[in-house]
Amino acid sequence: MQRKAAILVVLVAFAVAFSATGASAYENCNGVGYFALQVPDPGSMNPDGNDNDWNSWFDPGFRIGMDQLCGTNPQELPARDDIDIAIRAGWTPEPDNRLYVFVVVVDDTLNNDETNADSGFLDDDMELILDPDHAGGWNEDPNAIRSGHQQWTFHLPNAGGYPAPGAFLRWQQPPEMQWGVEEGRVEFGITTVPEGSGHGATDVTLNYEIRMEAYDPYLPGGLEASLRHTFLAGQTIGMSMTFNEADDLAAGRTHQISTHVLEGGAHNSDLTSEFTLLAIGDYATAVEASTWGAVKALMK
Ligand SMILES: [Ca+2]
Ligand SMILES: [Ca+2]
Ligand SMILES: [Ca+2]
Ligand SMILES: [Ca+2]
Repeated sequence: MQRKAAILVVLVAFAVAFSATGASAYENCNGVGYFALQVPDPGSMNPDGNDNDWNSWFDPGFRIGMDQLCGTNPQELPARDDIDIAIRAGWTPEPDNRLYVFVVVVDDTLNNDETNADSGFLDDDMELILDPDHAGGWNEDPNAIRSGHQQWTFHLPNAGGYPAPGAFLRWQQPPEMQWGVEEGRVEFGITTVPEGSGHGATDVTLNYEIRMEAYDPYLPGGLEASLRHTFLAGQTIGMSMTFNEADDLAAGRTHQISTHVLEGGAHNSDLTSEFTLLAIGDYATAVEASTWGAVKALMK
């Protein structure tokens, strides 16, 4: 009960801060923002697309489902028998100091025939849009160097098709901007059920798992030129998770779904959604599924 009370204190504080700064500042689809939970034992985590390293500690009350996601293109959310998405977000303080994400996507039709990572949004595909310092005001041309607001993307690779490892910084970036993936600073694993599912498969589950360092700015000069972001308990970062849903096997994308409200969140840091980093003591291990009900009730 004590822990549940602590969660409510966090939520109330968050709601008050949100209303104090005005509703127009950031574009959270759920109206209040999202939470990432501190990973208790970073050494136990393996970004391999299997969630056995998540299930013992991640409180399911903080899982982000379709009821907290928006359609951005078009602005309508597909039915759950078309696509169903569940997001778990985690983080660690120093010395590990990384972001952890596990997403399960259940999809009736898998489109996976794109061979150019820069055009991966035409397939079933995930984007993690990250503005670690959440300073706001970053509004770029779509093909600008993504230094302060990065569009990391994750995709099922296949032999002779979409390039491995499936993690890639989009869009129209110079090759030297891919150092985060090439140097192992952004790690990614993906599995499918049934195993080996490919283009045109039906009733497929995709498991996306990410473990990554964050940089702001993230610069083409590489690690030495860039600034590593330090994650702290209670910090709010700019982060959107966006899903390209492609069911038309010829034409490609049929929907885009996101934690932010407008498609512009991919390019304007004032339009991304927000994640607040909760320390271990600030989330319960057995909170009831009513957590998000409580958040939403606060906002009404
Ligand atoms: Ca894993
Ligand atoms: Ca679908
Ligand atoms: Ca930034
Ligand atoms: Ca699909």
